[in-house]
Amino acid sequence: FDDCNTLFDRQTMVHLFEWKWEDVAKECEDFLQYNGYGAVQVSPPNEHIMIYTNNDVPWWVRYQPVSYRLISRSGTESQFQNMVDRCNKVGVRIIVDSVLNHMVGVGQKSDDPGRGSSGTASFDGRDGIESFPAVPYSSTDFHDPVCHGDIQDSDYHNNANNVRNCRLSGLLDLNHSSTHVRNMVTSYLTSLINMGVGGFRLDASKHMFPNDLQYVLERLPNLKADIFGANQKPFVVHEVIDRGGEAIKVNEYISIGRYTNFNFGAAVASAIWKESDVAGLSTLGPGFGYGNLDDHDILNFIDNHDNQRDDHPYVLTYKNGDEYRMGNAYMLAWTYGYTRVMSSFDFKLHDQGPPNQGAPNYACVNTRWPTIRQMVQFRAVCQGRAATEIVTESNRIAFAREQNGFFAMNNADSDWKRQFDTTLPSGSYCDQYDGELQGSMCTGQTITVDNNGKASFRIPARGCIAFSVISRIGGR
Ligand code: LAG
Repeated sequence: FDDCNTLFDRQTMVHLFEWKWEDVAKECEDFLQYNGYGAVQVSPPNEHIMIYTNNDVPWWVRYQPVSYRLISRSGTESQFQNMVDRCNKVGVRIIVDSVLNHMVGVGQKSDDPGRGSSGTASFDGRDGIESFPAVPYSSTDFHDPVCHGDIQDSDYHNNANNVRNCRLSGLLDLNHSSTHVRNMVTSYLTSLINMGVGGFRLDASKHMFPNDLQYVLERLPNLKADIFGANQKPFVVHEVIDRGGEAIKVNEYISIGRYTNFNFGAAVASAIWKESDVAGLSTLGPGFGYGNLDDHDILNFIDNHDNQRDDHPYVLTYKNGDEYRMGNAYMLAWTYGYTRVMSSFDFKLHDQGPPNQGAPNYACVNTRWPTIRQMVQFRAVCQGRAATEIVTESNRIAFAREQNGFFAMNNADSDWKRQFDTTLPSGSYCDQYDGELQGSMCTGQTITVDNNGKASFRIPARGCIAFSVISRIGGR
């Protein structure tokens, strides 16, 4: 389940958070296929609760399933199928955010519906009833007999069973050791595979027992052979937050997929904020500090939809502007793991739903970051090339990607000017970080590489530079 099943020259996944299926399809065709993107993580496609507060529907309704029917704020089943087909056709895979741990929330907040009707299915989550006829689930499918309350903060440190049996902030906790529950989630994931999806981001894997997940995953069919080739397993990434010191460890999940490496974004943020030195990022990889396991075990990202909403995020987010650009550029230039970038919507409040109730307002959304677009291409063209010629100075790091690319970050407050061994063929290159090669014109700094691969240039204070064989003026 480690293999991303993406094309070799497409080495980054993008989370199109809360995008509609029709818009995702268009994005695959118009943009992603041309810029090195291998896959899209989409918001949960299944039926979910609806809550209206102040004329808004919070983004997190998508994490309260009502059934496994494919109808959601992002669109209908036929729109979903159409998206999968159109993205596959242009070589971009769909990774489905799958909420298997729980159903709706009950009794936590005054505006918890707990019961009602959402689109097509009625449901009643009240104690002892716990009825979701459109799956169907009934009260015997939940963990109530083993734990009838919420996970407590202390459980995270010393009670792994409670973390998996009790309710995650009031959400009705499914019992995945039950045959019926296993069958229902297996058939949900199977139907998605048969529609042509490439894999899954499993929501809240920490809150499910690895052996129950393994049971389900091993029973899934292979991916569609006409799209992915014969005998391919779905890609699986487990959402497990493990930053050390907890009862549940990411290691428990690596035999059944990758895990979300929250330590990576944290390390990059603290280096860019100068709580540590970016020079130290040169060792960021397997074995770097706590929980950084092998390349094929992890998915790296700078921020995700949860931690970008923290009151005081420990990671960089779009609100950090230029620092976010530096962080993403570093992640995409460096060799470690499969990478995911975030494409979200601007928000003021934690709960705030997407603009136009899920129809992203493209006047606002269409603010792609040119640097991230080019760094995704950089990563694609450097795939399989080691980081070599690593140079570090205080608050500075530079490295080549073996004859294909060169990247440097200068986090110091003064310019960095020196000669580097770029390993690139001689020629003139255009900086892809602050500029762009447009035809034969470079809108940023031009770097001249001599016959020995050497070049002298300046990296501005608190800035980066990136160039590669695809930004060579006059072609490769
Ligand atoms: C996840 N990963 O393991 C998701 O990444 C995360 O976004 C989900 O929480 C969480 N697990 C459960 O799927 C989100 C929001 C929560 C929200 C929850 C359910 O961060 O704030 O909880 O989805 O919609 C909301 C209220 C809670 C309430 C709960 C139940 O905010 O106050 O207790 O609903 O009614």
